[in-house]
Amino acid sequence: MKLIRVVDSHTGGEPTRVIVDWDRDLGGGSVADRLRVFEDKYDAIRSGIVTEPRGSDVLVGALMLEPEDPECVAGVVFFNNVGYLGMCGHGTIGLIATLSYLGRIGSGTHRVETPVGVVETTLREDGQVSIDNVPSYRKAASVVVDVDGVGEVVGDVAWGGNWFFLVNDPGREIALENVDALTSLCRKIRKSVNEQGYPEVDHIELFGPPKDPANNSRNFVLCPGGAYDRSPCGTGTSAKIACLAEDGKLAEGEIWRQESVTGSVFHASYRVVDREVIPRITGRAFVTADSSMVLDEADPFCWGIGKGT
Ligand code: PYC
Repeated sequence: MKLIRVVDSHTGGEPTRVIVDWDRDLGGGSVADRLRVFEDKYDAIRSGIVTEPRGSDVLVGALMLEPEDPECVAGVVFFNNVGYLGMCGHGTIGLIATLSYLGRIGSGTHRVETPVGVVETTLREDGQVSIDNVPSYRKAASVVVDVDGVGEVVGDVAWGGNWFFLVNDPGREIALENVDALTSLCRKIRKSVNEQGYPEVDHIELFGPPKDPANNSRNFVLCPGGAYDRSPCGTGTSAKIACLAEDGKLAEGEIWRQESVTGSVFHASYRVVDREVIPRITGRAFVTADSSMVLDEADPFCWGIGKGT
């Protein structure tokens, strides 16, 4: 029987479950090195923590680690129902809210080491968290893919800490009532994008007009494991910002308000450093639980459904 303490939060409706008391040896080195050891030796813990019956497809897990970089307050490995993420925007905001809840940080600037680079976060007195994300960029513009039963779909391939295919005006309203149809469309788009030259793309992001005229756009993001992001997706918004910057549609420092399909909003902007776009994403997380996961090896579903020991 193993007990693992976790703190749950949500950021704009998207949940994060942070493992706060990890004590098993993952060796030394960077967070990326330790991710590989975790995946190799403890992947069952990933699925046990985030998938049913303890979790759900929408949950993102975060393993909090000692950072290798002494300037960082924490290292983190993000994971989901099917594997691992490079960065996670809503999850980083959840991690900062968790560290604050635990009394380990106060307001101010805190660097966090992720497998794809160090990000700088700022926790404000009012609980808002900004992340200066990893450099983000567009790899390919106006890529045309032939989607089964749909026809030609045009989108951009961009990196914002994860890989995205971004589609404007997908021909369906970005609305909660359409989640099933949007999910099915994104799955088909992803299959075509992967087959037609971009196997690295695992997130699909659709954009339409915002419901609230104070915002710039509304999005729907399909995550690798088949769940949609309830938040505007921090890495997806970073990818969007990189495309807008490259198209000359958003000036440095200008605010972009990205609304999600659930109506939650991230504020985003960017700076250019050494000719690279550094997106800043701002949102807020709320802690929802502080608990211990009980992993009982006698339980046939201890490590998740279909993960029998
Ligand atoms: O906020 O970056 C994000 C994210 C990625 C997957 C789910 N959320």
